[in-house]
Amino acid sequence: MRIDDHHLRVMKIAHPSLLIIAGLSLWPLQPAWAAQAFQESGGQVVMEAEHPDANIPRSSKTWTFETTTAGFSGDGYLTALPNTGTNNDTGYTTKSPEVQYNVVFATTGTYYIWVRGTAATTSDDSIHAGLDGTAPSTADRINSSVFLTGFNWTRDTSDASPARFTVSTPGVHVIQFWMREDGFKVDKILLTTSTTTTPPAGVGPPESPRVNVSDTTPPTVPAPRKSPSR
Ligand SMILES: [Ca+2]
Ligand SMILES: [Ca+2]
Ligand SMILES: [Ca+2]
Repeated sequence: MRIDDHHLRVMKIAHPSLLIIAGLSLWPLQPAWAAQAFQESGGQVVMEAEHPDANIPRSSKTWTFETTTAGFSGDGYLTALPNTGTNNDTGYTTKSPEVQYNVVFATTGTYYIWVRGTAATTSDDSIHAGLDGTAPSTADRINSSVFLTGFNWTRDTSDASPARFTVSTPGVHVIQFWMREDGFKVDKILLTTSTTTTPPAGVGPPESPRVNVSDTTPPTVPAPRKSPSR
């Protein structure tokens, strides 16, 4: 279990000495400037869409957490709202709302991008993916009619080739998803080096664990104050 401020507060109420014990044991494991990332293993990493590391509204559109459409995996899903007929087929990195997922990769190579989502109409059923802020043409226009019949998986795109990108170095990379058509509901994401054309069954594999990764930027620490001279 991850011990956060809430748990510390609870423990403080329960017994003041527990706070000291928890604090001493926690700090060396998770310094204040640590970031977290989903951990790729065996050529696969799985993220619940509703667990992004960043959620950036853009052009008055936001990836919005919802639970109203049944059949989702995990805690819910994200919907690009408001749904007013917008389709950002190009220029989406600066026009479209974006969600980001930190992933620590051990395995390099080509990753196929499977998206589990759903859409009410063909004006709501597509999304773009990217890597480290880039928008590879192989990862845009993820789009399928399977989205129109409930939450389903696809790696299909409008370009007649499967959605994919190349992870060329191990370590932490940032995965992006940008709105294409508003109204799309994204539930879960699977990145895999497997070339299989068979979608995951049901809700797919469980979400990958999140691990602490070092941020290269240390925290800003105020300079120590000199003791007043006597
Ligand atoms: Ca469409
Ligand atoms: Ca729409
Ligand atoms: Ca989900």
